Amino acid sequence: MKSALLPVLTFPVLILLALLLGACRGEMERGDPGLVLDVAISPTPPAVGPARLIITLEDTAGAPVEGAEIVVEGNMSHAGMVPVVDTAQAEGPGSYGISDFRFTMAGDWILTLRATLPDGRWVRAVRPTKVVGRVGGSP
Ligand SMILES: [Cu+2]
Repeated sequence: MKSALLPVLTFPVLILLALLLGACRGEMERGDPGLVLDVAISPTPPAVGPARLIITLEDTAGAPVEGAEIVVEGNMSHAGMVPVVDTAQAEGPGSYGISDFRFTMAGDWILTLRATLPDGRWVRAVRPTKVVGRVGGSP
């Protein structure tokens, strides 16, 4: 009778463990919890070709964080595409930008941003975005 209960108890415990481990790993991959990295794309939605990325880096109190190196990597959801990689320029306190990030194809993109500070702290942000075909003509 006791052995029949064992699988019933073990299964939820295993699921719980898996969830906890997954959550911990997710935290680590996001980087420093005291940093907030965000990006806006102009225009929205972006079209094939150059788009402007407006990036902000703040602490959790909303104070701008300066001096970061911010690298943006764009990948499409399908295999076989060369990633688009660019580095943001500082534009003001806590404000960074890329004036001509090149979306090379229409479709579903994932932007992965990583900001690294001189003291070694870093934070990562992942933004899915849809890129539309060039306005006013077929590609
Ligand atoms: Cu593609």
